Amino acid sequence: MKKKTALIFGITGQDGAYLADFLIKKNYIVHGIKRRSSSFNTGRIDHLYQDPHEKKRSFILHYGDVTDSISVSQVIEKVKPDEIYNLAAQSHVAVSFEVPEYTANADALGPLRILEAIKFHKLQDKTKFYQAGTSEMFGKVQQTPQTEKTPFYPQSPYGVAKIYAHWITKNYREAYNFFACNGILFNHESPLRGETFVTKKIVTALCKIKFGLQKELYLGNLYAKRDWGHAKDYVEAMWKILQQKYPDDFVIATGQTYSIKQFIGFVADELKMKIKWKGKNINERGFYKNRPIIKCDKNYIRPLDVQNLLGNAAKARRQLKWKPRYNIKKLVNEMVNFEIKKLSYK
Ligand code: NAP
Ligand code: F7E
Repeated sequence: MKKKTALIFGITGQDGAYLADFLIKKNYIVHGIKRRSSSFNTGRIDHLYQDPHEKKRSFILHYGDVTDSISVSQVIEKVKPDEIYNLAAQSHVAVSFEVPEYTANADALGPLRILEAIKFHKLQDKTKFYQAGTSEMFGKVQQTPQTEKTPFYPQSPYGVAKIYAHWITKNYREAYNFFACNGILFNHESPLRGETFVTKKIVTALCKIKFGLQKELYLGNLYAKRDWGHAKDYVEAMWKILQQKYPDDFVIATGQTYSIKQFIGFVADELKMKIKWKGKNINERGFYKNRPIIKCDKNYIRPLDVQNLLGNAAKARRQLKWKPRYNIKKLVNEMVNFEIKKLSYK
């Protein structure tokens, strides 16, 4: 049987790496777009690298950028993929306040460029399209828990850009009969999570503090709540969304929500560290062995923040037969063990 071909925009990111692993195990030929960078940006996928001289490669990288229509169009024409996963984005919510125009260009117009290239090359009957949507679109939540029917109310340039991406995906589905789908994914983490997202930042810092390699951890809003899953479970949902008979949109979430402070508690428990909290608001501090190790820094407080997110993935459970294998404790356990192993190699 002929192997299926997938093209992943954003293959060097957390989800791109897990998705590439997943699809290769499913016997796909996986193509990915990487950006030119002055330092290596392929650390998460280096284990999949195949020498270009090898015949019959199942993992192939191309240079490109979703802000560059020509590179997007050329690679789509060349690969003619069965499935495209658009995971490429400026994905940091706080950074989107600093670079709003770039965020809109990559996160809103990026998917438009991909959809247009599919249309231009007349591939809409062959190529299915997945758009990486986000719970950030719910923002100031209008309903709890959030479902596919909950109205959007974004709280950041990132959330606003992703709403354009959501609607343009739906628009091409309805206007041109594309097999184009939106996943509305709640936060998902892993050992491969970027270092500046709060879960990874907490795990790395507490591990280092425990082993005397770091003194303090500075954070912003400790009371925001997130529905955190594991990226490995969530990339499987992306794939399942594209294997449906009809294109559709799905919320992917665990249905459990915890505050940043509770997350710190899970990590501290895993490391057998006892943390005591004192003070209020910006002066709140976390003490370990009578030393203040967690402090708040107003620089990490966003101009607007999403306070509470909780997803209801009943539609995905019913239609995709998807459910998460990881709960918060298993996720934290894996992230902490990964970090400790990394530190012990240093
Ligand atoms: P990530 O680790 O930040 O990865 C983003 C990927 O996009 C990286 O490969 C990055 O390349 C690439 N990229 C950025 N700008 C690009 C551009 N202009 N052209 C081409 N590629 C570009 O994000 P992630 O956590 O894997 O998330 C994957 C997708 O899901 C993103 O679209 C994100 O917005 C969305 N999402 C994530 C979550 C979550 O909790 N993780 C939840 C909902 C939705 P470099 O490696 O070169 O930077
Ligand atoms: O923040 C608070 C912060 O940056 C979570 C992206 O993958 O998920 C992610 O976006 C919460 C926020 O993730 C720090 O204010 C406190 O309330 O880990 P985060 P995010 O903003 O939820 C969604 C679903 C996406 O789509 C995005 O692409 O934690 N927080 N102190 C902090 N956050 C950070 N980053 N750093 C702090 O020091």
